[in-house]
Amino acid sequence: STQICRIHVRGMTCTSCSSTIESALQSLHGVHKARVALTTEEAEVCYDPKIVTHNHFMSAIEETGFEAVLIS
Ligand code: 9UX
Repeated sequence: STQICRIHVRGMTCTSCSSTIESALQSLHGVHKARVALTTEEAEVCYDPKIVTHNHFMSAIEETGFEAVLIS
């Protein structure tokens, strides 16, 4: 099954910021698709909940140096 997680990302100022985060999320096992929008400051992750959870997404974002707040 596929689940969707939305995260508010604080601190992005350019498209390289959003691309870095997008790559970090996409590299996680169990992630089908990840998009990070600079303008809305939002990350959307489609994933297999049996393999990975939103905690992994939060950690991956914060490891890139940005602040993550779970939306849903
Ligand atoms: Mo752009 Mo983001 O020059 O950390 S990569 S500001």
